[in-house]
Amino acid sequence: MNSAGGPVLTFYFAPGTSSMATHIALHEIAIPFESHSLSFDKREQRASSYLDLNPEGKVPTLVINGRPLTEVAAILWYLARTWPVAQLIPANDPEAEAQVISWMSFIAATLHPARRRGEQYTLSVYGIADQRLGSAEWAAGQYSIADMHLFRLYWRFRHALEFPPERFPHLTAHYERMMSRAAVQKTIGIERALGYEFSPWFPKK
Ligand SMILES: N[C@@H](CCC(=O)N[C@@H](CS)C(=O)NCC(=O)O)C(=O)O
Repeated sequence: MNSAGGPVLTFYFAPGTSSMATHIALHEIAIPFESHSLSFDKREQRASSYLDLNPEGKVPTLVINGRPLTEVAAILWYLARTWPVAQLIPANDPEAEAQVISWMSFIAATLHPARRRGEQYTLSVYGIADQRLGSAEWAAGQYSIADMHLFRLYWRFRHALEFPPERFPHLTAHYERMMSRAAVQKTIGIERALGYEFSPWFPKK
């Protein structure tokens, strides 16, 4: 336990990557945590000390009182449920909570790996996300961890492909709403200062 009686949290991340969603949640909840930035250029995610925490060699990992928890969706869920005061997941409503899990499952299983299946497929699944979001302010009714997860993927996608923002009007409006949040600005500020680059996913021939 830390001095405030909460769990001791150590957050492993790499700037500009999937770990950004969990970084935003930590700042939304505003709890104390220690952070370790890994350099992919130096292959630090493959160091044996890190593989002991996350054998897949991926970020993020959140170490909770010495026990590692991996996977963006699981870490987001842990944070939202442990600090309900932050209201990052619907309380006492299994169906509404399941909508958050549904979005995060879709994001992790469909949006995140889409790039491997090529540009057209990637554009098509972001089209599905745009349609699914529709004109809703937030992905699952109230602002939630699903919005952080969705934002991070679209944020990266926007910088990886050249397309007019109007192509995905609902995702673009959601992106703007997210960018106006203090926790998002704080996270981007920290990660940008550490350094990240946006290489194009599908370089033009
Ligand atoms: N399913 C994992 C995926 C995490 C993931 O793919 N992380 C990437 C960064 S976006 C990574 O750490 N890649 C390092 C590598 O593959 O060497 C999750 O949702 O947490």
